[in-house]
Amino acid sequence: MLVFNDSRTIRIFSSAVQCLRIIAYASQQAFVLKCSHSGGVHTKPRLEYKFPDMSPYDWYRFLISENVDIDAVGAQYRPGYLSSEPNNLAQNSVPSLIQVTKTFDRFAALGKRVHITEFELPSRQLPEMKKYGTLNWNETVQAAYVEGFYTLMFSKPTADSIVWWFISSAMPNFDDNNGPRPFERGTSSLTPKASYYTLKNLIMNHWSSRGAEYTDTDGTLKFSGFGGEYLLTVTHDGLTKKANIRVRDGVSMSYRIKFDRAGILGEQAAELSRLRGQAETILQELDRIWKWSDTINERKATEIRRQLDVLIALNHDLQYERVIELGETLIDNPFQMKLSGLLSDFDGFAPIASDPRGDTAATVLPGTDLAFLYAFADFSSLYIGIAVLGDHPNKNLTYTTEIEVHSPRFPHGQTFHAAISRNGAEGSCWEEPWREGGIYFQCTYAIGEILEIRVSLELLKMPETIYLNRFFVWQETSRQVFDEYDGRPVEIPNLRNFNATTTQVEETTTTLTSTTSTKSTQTVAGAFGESWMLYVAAICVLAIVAAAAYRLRNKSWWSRKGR
Ligand SMILES: [Ca+2]
Ligand SMILES: [Ca+2]
Repeated sequence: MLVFNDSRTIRIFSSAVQCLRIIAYASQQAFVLKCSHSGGVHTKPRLEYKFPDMSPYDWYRFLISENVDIDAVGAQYRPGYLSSEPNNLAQNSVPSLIQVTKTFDRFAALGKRVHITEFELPSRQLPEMKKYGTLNWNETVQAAYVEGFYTLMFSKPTADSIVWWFISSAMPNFDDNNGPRPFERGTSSLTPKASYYTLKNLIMNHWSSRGAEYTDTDGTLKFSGFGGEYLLTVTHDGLTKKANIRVRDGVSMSYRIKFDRAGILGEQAAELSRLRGQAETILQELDRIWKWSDTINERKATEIRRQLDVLIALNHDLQYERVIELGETLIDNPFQMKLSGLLSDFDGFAPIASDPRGDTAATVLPGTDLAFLYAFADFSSLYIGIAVLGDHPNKNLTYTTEIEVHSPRFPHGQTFHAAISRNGAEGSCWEEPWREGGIYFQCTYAIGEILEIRVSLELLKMPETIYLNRFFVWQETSRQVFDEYDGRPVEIPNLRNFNATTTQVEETTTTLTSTTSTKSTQTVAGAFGESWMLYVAAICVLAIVAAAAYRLRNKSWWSRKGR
């Protein structure tokens, strides 16, 4: 699908219109347009991020009048967004919903689907912002406006989606000051605001349809509900079948669901087998993680072992879904690392590198004498902790670590810098030396008694070996380095390249597998055999007719969350 998203698109010169080729819709913000000369000779594809000379509305009208084949138009709505440009201060106010509905209808009249590709709203009043009427912006006002705005958009037949900008990001953003998200961002956590609960209530309780009914004697059931995806659970004589159906906006539809007892039993056996296999894989991986954890943090390894034993017990009780759910959480963060800026976050870990005391540069600032560095990489993240003498890192300085990763993607090694900078306002990681197109991303971080950075291994392309080359503290304005670690590079303990090779592993795994298989095979096979004989002819046909009641919508957010 092609979507155009407001003014931040591409400058079009009238002479180039006839050679316009839209080749990709890349993201919410960026578009790739390819131009060729009218003679058909293709020039290099060009990316331009210039503001067009016309308003977004005129821009869309222009594209449509030129018969550019687009499916939808996008609109960014981030009122209250803080602009420091004097001629842009109008953005610092939030339009009333009356204005919003008028503006929306004007775009809707273009005849294309409409996506609100960016939305955010203040939850704090700042001096440079206009009030909302007589009201100061706060979390209550934010929640009330959110309820009105989302309800308004839900009522618009043309509206297809809303993206709350950076809704779930734990990363700092430059417009954080007025609290534009439904979460308060901590350095390692998100605390929901009233607007989060308002939105959840709208989506889950008001815009989701749920209910339970009996079919009639023909096996037919009719219901009305919002457009979107439904999960149906059909129960008959002790057996349950689940089915997904999709209901389109404002259209009556009918589905025929075959309730075949033998087929259902077969599906259940296959599902159970799949879950058992998945649970076993997870337990084996956790066994490997436990052995690995014992090599770098014995105290926390004991806790991992305890949790693993709980999961093994659940597995013996055939609670595979629970094993998978809890196991995946444990695999994702086996040491239960919290970035709270406290030295205790790295309890039980030994530093992988240390730097001498009293070796800072002549100008002595507090928090500049590097002391220790902790680091390890579990399945999903690389954790780095830097301790300074006195346990008070200086927030005004930049703390940079240089890491080197090796993987099939980087067979000869690639250097990255992970740093906390900008007065403690940014944690980021990037390829070094930086070049256009290199990898750059923000990291979750914390500063307190200790500096902590969590680096996503996915963004580092899943390295197999990671080295710490150096770390240093410096001032970006003066380029002065206060202290640095100039010892030898150290390999960072990495779960990915840990091989549990002892025979004990094999024994443990084998025991686990055979016990589980025996139990579940008996249960399932027994039930299947009996049922096959008794109920093979028991077929029930259930027809579902979904009709439009109110405005039946086909909301993408509903589709995702409405089950
Ligand atoms: Ca030092
Ligand atoms: Ca040093």
